[in-house]
Amino acid sequence: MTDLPGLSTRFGATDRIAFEASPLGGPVVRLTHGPQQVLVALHGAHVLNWTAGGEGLLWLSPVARIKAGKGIRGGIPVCWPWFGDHATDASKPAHGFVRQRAWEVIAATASVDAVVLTLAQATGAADRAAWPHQAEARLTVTLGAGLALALETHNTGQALFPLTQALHTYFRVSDIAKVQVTGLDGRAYLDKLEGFGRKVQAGGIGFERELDRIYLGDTSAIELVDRSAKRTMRIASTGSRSAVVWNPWIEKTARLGDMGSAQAYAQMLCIETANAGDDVVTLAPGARHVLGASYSVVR
Ligand code: TA6
Repeated sequence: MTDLPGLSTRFGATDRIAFEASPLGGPVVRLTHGPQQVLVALHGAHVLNWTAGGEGLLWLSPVARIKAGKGIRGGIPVCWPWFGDHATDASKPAHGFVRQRAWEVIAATASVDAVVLTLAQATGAADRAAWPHQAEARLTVTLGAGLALALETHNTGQALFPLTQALHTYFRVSDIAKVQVTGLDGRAYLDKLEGFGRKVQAGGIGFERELDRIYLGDTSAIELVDRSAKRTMRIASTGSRSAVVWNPWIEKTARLGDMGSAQAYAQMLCIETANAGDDVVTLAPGARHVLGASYSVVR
């Protein structure tokens, strides 16, 4: 059981940083900055939601729960220390193991410009079978002008290792059939639905069926244009040369079984800042890498 009063004492909870028990089944940190709020579960260092003036900007399954050994459907799953299926063992969890367990709060500060929360997670002996390396991950969540996440990896071992990862963000949309993703025109992509075949994007991305693609190259400035909601989400990334765009559509939504309704696919779209596909980070002993994503709303 997490010592919420202890966390409040240690980090000086204020009206802008609050440690709470979530009805989803685990401890969360509520960050408040002006009209914005973010809720971060210690489980998976998982951003559950982000609101601005009461408007929900991320999608979270209505049946999402915090359960040891499981990921949470929606919000911003942290995929680390591998993206997608395990390279050699299909029995290992997709998207790594850190989204399935509690992280430690190591810092929480509030200033005039922002409120900042940092959580950490280190690999242990039990992880060696799945990932025979030593590393520490730190996620810093900054709520200021917008929402920014920085996922730092520190190689604490004696050998270099390959790292793939993603901030697997589920954005809320008014109607998936009426939104467009721009900023990826001319980029190569790997189409998961066609054996990761390599193609080239022409123009903006529209949605009329399941779509699951790893875009490669300069993916540092992406926009999710939602005219019905009168909202454009700007997604800026650093430390990344790949971005994943995914909507499960009807059949995969049914197969997933935790989306909350058959129509849930129409209200969400994943645009993931990543190091995935060809974009593999090789980290030398003692080295650090930061994967950064920042989100801002333009009307
Ligand atoms: O990032 C896209 C993707 O790899 C899809 O193929 C789909 O599997 C999605 O992630 C969700 O994965 P999860 O393990 O969270 O169900």
